Order: sequence, then structure tokens, then C-alpha cells
Amino acid sequence: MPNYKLTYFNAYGRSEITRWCFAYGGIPYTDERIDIEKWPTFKKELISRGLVGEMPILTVDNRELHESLAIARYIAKMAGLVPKDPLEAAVADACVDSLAGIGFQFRKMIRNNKPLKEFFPKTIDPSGPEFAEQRQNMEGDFGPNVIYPVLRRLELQLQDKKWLTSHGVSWADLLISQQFGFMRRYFPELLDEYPSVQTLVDRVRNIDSIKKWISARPHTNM
Ligand SMILES: N[C@@H](CCC(=O)N[C@@H](CS)C(=O)NCC(=O)O)C(=O)O
Repeated sequence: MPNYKLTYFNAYGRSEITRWCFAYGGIPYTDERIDIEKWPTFKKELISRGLVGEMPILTVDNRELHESLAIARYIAKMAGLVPKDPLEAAVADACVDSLAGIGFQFRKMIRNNKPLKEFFPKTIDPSGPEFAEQRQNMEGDFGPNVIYPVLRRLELQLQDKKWLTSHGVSWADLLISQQFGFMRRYFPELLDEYPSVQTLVDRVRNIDSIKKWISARPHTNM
């Protein structure tokens, strides 16, 4: 097996899905977390080495791979989480693509577009006054226009199903659980009207390897 190193901020963000795939597959890796203060210097180094100045980066022995979804899909494959049937694989991909898009917008929304540096070190109380604007946003435009349409579609797709595709558990299920479980932390009632999504979120979080990772991982804001 190659040596894997995943480099990202100390955050869930675009990397947590890959960490869940590593955990599910029992694949050893180095979980490198770059301090936000050290990022400008690190970014310059990446660019001077001809790399994209963004994270995550997955180092596989001596090769460096960028783009979070390419990285996650590769580790999902290594962990047996990508359907072998091309059509089922495409169903998983489609789900991942829509979720990755709204995940990014959600993280931007909860930090009110503030720079990462200001948001990271904070302890956020989602029921407190400093989160009032975000709660209003969720009830106003953001929930109805961005999040709920995806939840409604997923709810229909998941009805009477244990997993999204006929492959059994796939990386799409892991992302559904990771992402909506994370959003539920900020909006505890988010999934109340989507019982099939809620059940899947909890089902994945109860897989032994995932449960173990969730209790061992650093707890972060985003
Ligand atoms: N399309 C890329 C986007 C990567 C990206 O925007 N990464 C952010 C963190 S989530 C980053 O490195 N931001 C810091 C910067 O651009 O200086 C991917 O999905 O990996």
C-alpha cells in the first residue's frame, strides 16, 4: 500500500469526506493540518513548486494530487466505496457533486463570508446572538433556495432504501451523512422533515469505523 498524507486546514471542509473514506477502509495515512497562521507561507511554497496554491493535497508516495473530489473518489475506490457498475457510480457522483456545491456555500454562509482566519479560532454557539444573522439567512433565502431543494430530492431518492445506490454503502452515503450531520449541528431541526435522509445520516455515523473516527477526530467549526 502507498504512503498517504492528506494536507488541509484543521477543519472538516473539503477534506472530511476523504478522512471518512480512510477511516471506513481502515487505510493508514498522515492527517496533516496546516495552521491557518502558517498558510500564507505554505501557499507560496506550493505555488513555487508548481502546485495549485489551494488545499487539500493528497501525497501518494512522491506524487501530489489536488482537487478534493478527485482525492476523495480515489480513496473511496481504495476503500471499496465506489460502485463498480458505471451507472450506479454516476448516481453516486451526481449526489457528491450537488452536495459538495451546497457544502461550500453553507460554510461560506455560516461564517458570513468572513475570512477563514477570523472564523476558525472561535467557539460558535448556534443558538446565541452572534449566529442570529445566519439563522435568519437560513429561514429566508438560503434554506429554501439552496439547501431544501437538495434535501427534498434526496428524500425521494432514499425512500425505502438502505443506501443511495445498489452497491451498498458508497462514498455518496458517507458525504450525505458527513455534510448534513455537520449542518444539523448548526440547525438542529434541519432534517426533521426529511426522515429518510435523517435515518441515513445516523446509519452511516453508526458504522463502527466511522463512529470511532468521529469520537477521535479534532472538533472544528467548519
Ligand atoms: N476546487 C478545489 C478548491 C480548493 C479550495 O478552494 N481550497 C480552499 C480551502 S477549502 C483553500 O485552499 N483556500 C485558501 C486559499 O485559496 O488561499 C478543491 O475542491 O479542492
